[in-house]
This record gives sequence, C-alpha cells and structure tokens, in this order.
Amino acid sequence: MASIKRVVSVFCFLSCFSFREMDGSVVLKDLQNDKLRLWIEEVQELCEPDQIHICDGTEEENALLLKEMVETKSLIPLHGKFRPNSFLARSSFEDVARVEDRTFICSSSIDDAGPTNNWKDPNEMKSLLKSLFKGCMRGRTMYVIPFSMGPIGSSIAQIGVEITDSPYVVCNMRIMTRMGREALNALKDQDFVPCLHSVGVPLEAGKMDNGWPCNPQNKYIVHFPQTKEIWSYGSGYGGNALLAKKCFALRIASQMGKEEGWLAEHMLILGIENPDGKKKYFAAAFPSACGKTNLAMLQSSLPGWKITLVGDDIAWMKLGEDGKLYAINPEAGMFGVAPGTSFQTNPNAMETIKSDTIFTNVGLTQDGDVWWEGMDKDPPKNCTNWLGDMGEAALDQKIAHPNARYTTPIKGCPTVDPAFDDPKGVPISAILFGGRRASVVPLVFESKNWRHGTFLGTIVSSEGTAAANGPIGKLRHDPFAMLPFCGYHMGDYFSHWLSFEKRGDPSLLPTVYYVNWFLKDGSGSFLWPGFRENGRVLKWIFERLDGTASAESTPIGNMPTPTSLDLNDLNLSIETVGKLLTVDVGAWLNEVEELKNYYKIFGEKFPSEIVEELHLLEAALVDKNPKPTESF
Ligand code: OXD
Ligand code: MN
Repeated sequence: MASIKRVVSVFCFLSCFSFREMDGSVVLKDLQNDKLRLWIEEVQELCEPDQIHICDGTEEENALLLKEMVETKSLIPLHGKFRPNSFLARSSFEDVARVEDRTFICSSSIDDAGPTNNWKDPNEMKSLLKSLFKGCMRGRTMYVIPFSMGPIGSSIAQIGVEITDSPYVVCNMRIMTRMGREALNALKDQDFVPCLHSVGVPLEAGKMDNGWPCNPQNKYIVHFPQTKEIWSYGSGYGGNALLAKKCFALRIASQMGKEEGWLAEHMLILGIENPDGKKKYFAAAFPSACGKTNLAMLQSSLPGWKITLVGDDIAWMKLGEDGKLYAINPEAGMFGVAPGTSFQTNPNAMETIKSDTIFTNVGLTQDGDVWWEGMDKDPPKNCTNWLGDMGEAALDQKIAHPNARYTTPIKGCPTVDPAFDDPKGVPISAILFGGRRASVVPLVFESKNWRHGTFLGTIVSSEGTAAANGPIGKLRHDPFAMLPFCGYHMGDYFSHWLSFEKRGDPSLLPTVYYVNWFLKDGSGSFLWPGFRENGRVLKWIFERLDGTASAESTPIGNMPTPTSLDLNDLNLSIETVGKLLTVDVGAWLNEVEELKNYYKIFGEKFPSEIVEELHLLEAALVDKNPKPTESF
C-alpha cells in the first residue's frame, strides 16, 4: 500500500465533496452529514493544509501513520521483545502538561463561565483564533477524526469530530476513543462536536519538523459551550490536543449535561464483586494524580473480592427508566501517569501497557524498553532521559518527566469489566470523593443524604501534583475534582447536582462517601498501610449499601465502627486505627472557616442548600467543641 500521503492527498475535495477510492484502500466514499462537509471545507480554507485525510480507524491506516512517524523520528519504536507494537514520543520541554492558564471558556456572558474559568468574549476569541489558524497547516496533512464518546449506539454516547495536523494525535485518539468509519456511520445526519486542533507550526515547502512541533508562545485551548465547539492551538500534548478527553468529555459535556439533565464527571468507574458473586458499581472523583487510575485497577488484598475496570478518568451518568443512575465511560483508552506506576502500585496497569501502547516523555533503556521513576529501584545503566539525554547531559533531570504518560487501550487491561462496552451503562450504587490530605479528613465517611453528598463534592481539596501547571504540595480546592474541567459557572454546577434529588426517587440515587488514603502521622509517614488495602474501604462501603456494616454518626457523616472495617492481618495499632477514624473537631472547625472563605468566590450563584449544609456541619461540630466562629 502506498504511503498515507499518496493515498489521501488527491481528494477532489472542494469541487464536489465526493472522495475517490484509491489503491483499493478503505476510503470514505461520501460524507452524508452536511454540517461535517461544510466544516471540513471551512477548516481547509482557513488552515490551508497540503492534503486532507479522513480517518477510517483501520489497523492499516494506524500502521502507516506510525511508520511515517518513525521515519520522521517523531516516534521511537520500542523493542518488540519487551513492548510489542509500542512507541516512545518525546515532547518539547515547553509542552509537557495541560495549561490551565491558557484554557478558556468563551460563553456568551462572563457570568456563565463563572469565577473558576478564564473567560473571553466568544466573538473576540473567534477572530483571534481565526488569525492564528490562518494558514497554520501549510506543509502538513489535515486529519479528520470521527469518534464516538461511549459505546457506539448508546443513548448516553455522543459523536465528535477532531480535525488535527498532528499524526501523534490521530494515533492517540485511536486508542482513547472509538474512532473511524464506525463512528462516522453512527453520525449519519446528526449533530456532532467539532474539535479543531493545530500544533501551530506551518511548515515551509520541503521542510520537516525538527523535534516536537508546538507553539509555546501562543497556546490557546478554547471552548465555546453555547455552540459546543473546541479550538485548540499551539500544544500537541495530552488534554490540550486529544480534544475528546478533558475538552469534550468534561468541559463541553458538562454544559450538555446541564442543558439535558445528565452528569459529565471527572470520575473513575469500577465494578466490585463480593465472594458470593454479588456485584455493584462505584464511581469516584479525585483531583488529578491522586490515584484514580490505581483504584480503578485495584487488585484487592481481600480473598474473594474482585475489582473490575470500567473507566479510569471520566464518567457520563444518566438516570435510567428504573430511576437509578447509569454510567458509561466515554473513553476507550487510558492516558495514565507513568511515574510511580509499578508492579507494586498497579500490577494491572503494568500488564495493560505490556504492548500496544504509546509512551510520552518516559526514559528509554539501552535495550529499547521504557523506564520511569518508581517503576523499580534504580534506573538501568545508560538509560536515556525523556529529553533524549544521557550521562553528564542528563544529570539534573529526572529520567521521566513527572507528567510522563502512557496511552493504552482499556480492553488490554486484564481486569476490564464485562460491561465495559454495554450501551446501557452500569448502575452506580456509590459515589466516592477524595483528595490528598495529610491531615483533617479521616479514612472514610458516609453522607447522610444526596444534598449532604453534594456538599461533600463541594469540599474536595488536595495537595498539588505534576499533572497540571501550579505549585506542587500546596492545598488546592477542587470541588468534585472538576475545577479545571467544568465548562460553566460552578455555582450552577452545584445546583445541577442538587437538582437530581428532585428528578426522581432520591432513595434510588447512589450514596456519597468521602475517602482519604493520604493521612500522615507526626513524622510524615502514611497511616494507612498502602494502596492495595483500599479494597477494605470499598468492602465497608459495599456492606453499608447492603445494610450489613455498621457505622456511627459523627458531625461530618457516618463513620465505620472499628470492627465493621475489615482490618484483619494489617497489624495496625489501636492508636493508628484511632487516628484514621477520628473526627478532629478543632481541625474541622478550621476547615469550616476555610470553606466559608472559599465559597465566597462563587458569589450569588452559590446554592443556599450548600450554605445550609455548612451551617449544619458547623453546628454539629460546635456541639462537640463549643467555640464561636465567624458567620458566613
Ligand atoms: C488527567 C488529569 O490527565 O486529570 O487525567 O489531569
Ligand atoms: Mn483526569
């Protein structure tokens, strides 16, 4: 088969919109969707690519793109003996993470974007973007990627189309979404979310990229929630460029969910089965890099308990006809943080990434395998770092960038849930919130009702990590773990959550829990013995839902009685268990003050129900420790 360029370059595109079949290859004969045809034409005119390729998602197409990227040195093939069908990409040091300060929500009014988003007037932003995108794909191929978020045909799924000038994005999108002809067939004449992406580096005739193309001075990740469009310029990395993920599945979808009565959440979805074969599904929201992926792929230490993976990052949830909340994972792959991933911390992830994986910004060993900090003890000799340096030149750099990633198909995970592809989704019994907190927040507690559960979502906060720009270690409020991902005013978002209480029978909604595995003792050591033991907390939640585990009521919620939590064989001292399951009233009163202060940013849109919940919490705490506090 000829190269992609030859196969795709000669579309009689502008003149007639019918695509020629070439070389007997699978090409899309006809685009029946008027909006798609017109949009492709518009983008072609604006961006002036050398050629256009409509992706069909086949193995053949993927293999050709990978081969071309290897030839142009933008991918390094890994040794087939260690990582078959796997590749390493190295980005620029100026393009290694999501860029929140360059991410914009351009709703018609600033009040719709709210205080947690960067707002710009949509018309002004459009004209700025149009000037940036003018001619930006010169010398490049423009790829058109039709994709489905969620199992094709699911009533919870949505279709999007990404146009990009990055073949790296195409190959990653093929892992992350259900992409290609099937998605295009499902689109028919329906609406879709147009996602336009360019690395922002036109190529002069005959020139090639020298390294990872990006335009660090001009990064714009822009969302138009009213018209449901995404424009992204200047970055080729992760959520800035794989527009199906954070941009569509969270920022735009959260707006869709508000308009249509469903939820688009930054949540993992897992199945949990007890030794009698009884199964439930939980969703869980933690801020970036707090161990969501590890929890989603947990191998429980408890005999007979099985955890299965539906999703590691995003959940779309809709009320079913039976009144329960059903969730799908809109994604088909995982874009996981590599450093810290090991056979100890996440054996199922290590199994999943044994093949068919694209690694970005990890180290390269001499025998053609990958390495990162936390994979095992010492780096192998002469390991090349993520920038391609070795020896002296690499002394002050980590081997892998702290936000280095693997892109891998979920179906490759040994514990993938049998319902992963079920268009109905899975019924969610519990929703967990949590963050990385060294103090204050105990191991686990249960909400009293949906409204209290919504309040718990608003109080999520965590210490900073490498997944996003910003100081590492500093406490950051991150309500529902959605702070960087909510496409509209967060006050309205809280009200949207509260509204579910009235949409049906609230007793059928999931119960909300709050967890914290990261408590530390005075000397800085973790109190909870390790990630693998988190299955014990999941077991307690499972049994609470079944009415077989006991709890005691505390000012913050219901907490396990020490005997209801399975701590067998852990050898935890009574003192440690006490610390894990204590409500530190003084610390919580300080937390209440902190929240009163934080909540002020939401202004008038902050729901009165949440203020009431805060007052109830404060009153219950004061009851235990009568010290006056400032009113909100
Ligand atoms: C992610 C994130 O990449 O949340 O999933 O930052
Ligand atoms: Mn995430």
